[in-house]
Amino acid sequence: MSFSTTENTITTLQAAGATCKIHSHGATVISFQSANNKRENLFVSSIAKLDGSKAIRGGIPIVFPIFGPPASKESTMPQHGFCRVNPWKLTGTTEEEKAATATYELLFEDAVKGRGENNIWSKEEAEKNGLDCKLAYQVRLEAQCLTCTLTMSNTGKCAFPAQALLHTYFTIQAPQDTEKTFVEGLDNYTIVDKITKEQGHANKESKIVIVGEVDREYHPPAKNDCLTTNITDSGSKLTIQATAKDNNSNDIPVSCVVWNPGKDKAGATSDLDDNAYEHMMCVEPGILKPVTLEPGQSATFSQTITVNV
Ligand code: TA6
Repeated sequence: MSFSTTENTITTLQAAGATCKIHSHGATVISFQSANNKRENLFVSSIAKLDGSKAIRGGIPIVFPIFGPPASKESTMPQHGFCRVNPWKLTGTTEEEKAATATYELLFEDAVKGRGENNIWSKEEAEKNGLDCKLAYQVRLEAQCLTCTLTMSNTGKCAFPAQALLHTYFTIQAPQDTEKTFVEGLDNYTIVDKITKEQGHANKESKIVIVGEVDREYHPPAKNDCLTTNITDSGSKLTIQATAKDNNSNDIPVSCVVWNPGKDKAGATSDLDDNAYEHMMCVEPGILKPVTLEPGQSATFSQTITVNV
């Protein structure tokens, strides 16, 4: 079990035969290899920017305080918020018998990029209203699993609504194959399909196959306190479990986005390999129904990826 930090940008954790790497830009996990399958489970584009000039295209980018584009047309906050485009501070590492962890922190005052104008997070409005927050992030590595936990705290004087999501890119060993590559566990979740524009119907596909461009939100049925999805492809079977709690330990509903850019979008994305769509898929648990944090309140959101084979 060991960790190392090179050039203050990438921290490597090792524990019980597993390895993971975390880039301080966005506190983005950029690699996870478990002890049992010794393959790279996370996809990072070969032309991803790792110099801090933009969000890292791949791994596990942190999305906060908004998912997708801003709700209001006046806001210029970039899509998916400011967490993934700012450097985070490594605040500590631990080594236990069977686990290693790294913790990061982003203070609102240090989030100088990606806040945009004409929104509650922009410099002028935030100062006027006394808006402030602190993000803490723990990455925990064990032999077969990786747990990422985001704690969002309202340290200011006014309430704010927030969405939070882990935009996880998974490596798919074989090119898309409807028999071998699918996502399970989202039965009866309500779908918002960004491609067909259909919304409101319950998912009846026990196996969601990934062929072509897919961009869907899956929202949980009532009283669903934990998201559990399986990703199967020719190379492995992964389970993702995600939970969210407010500071009274009440469950917060966790939705899931399934995204694959498809051939055209992959070719049109400057930091994504043209053939990436055949070797990646995004399964992204998140708090998509915004949670409002009052001053002094916090919420946690946690995702565990377990490698079954
Ligand atoms: O999570 C899916 C999604 O919202 C897609 O609509 C697509 O925009 C993707 O995120 C990537 O967004 P990005 O801003 O990282 O290019």
